[in-house]
Amino acid sequence: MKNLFLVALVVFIVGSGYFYMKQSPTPAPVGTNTSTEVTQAMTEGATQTFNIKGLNFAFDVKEIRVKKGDKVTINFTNTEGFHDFKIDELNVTSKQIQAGESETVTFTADKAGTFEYYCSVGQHRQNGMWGKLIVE
Ligand SMILES: [Cu+2]
Repeated sequence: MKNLFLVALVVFIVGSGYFYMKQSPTPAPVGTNTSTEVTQAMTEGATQTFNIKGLNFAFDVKEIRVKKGDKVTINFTNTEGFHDFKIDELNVTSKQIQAGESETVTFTADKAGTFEYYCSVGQHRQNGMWGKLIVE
């Protein structure tokens, strides 16, 4: 009877140890996933942020330069008039905004080349409201 109790005790200890071993690695995959995501983000390209002001009839930044694969954030602030920010080739379109408003657009520069960013309101582009995005 005493032996049976000991056997039961050993089974309990071994069993709970096994259970503990099975349970304890559970948090690890979360950490593994996170580091995988960070690695992917780093290999996919850097994040580049530009602050560009719109005025009648120009952008204060005439040229921006990024690397192919970069994630680009444009913080577009309109200082006068009514404007937007567009890049046809990369399907970038901001809302049209009034003076004093800001609009942020993000996109991935997934093709190399020189593209024009411009304002599509009225004749603004023809009046000089454009600049160059160079993707190297
Ligand atoms: Cu405009």
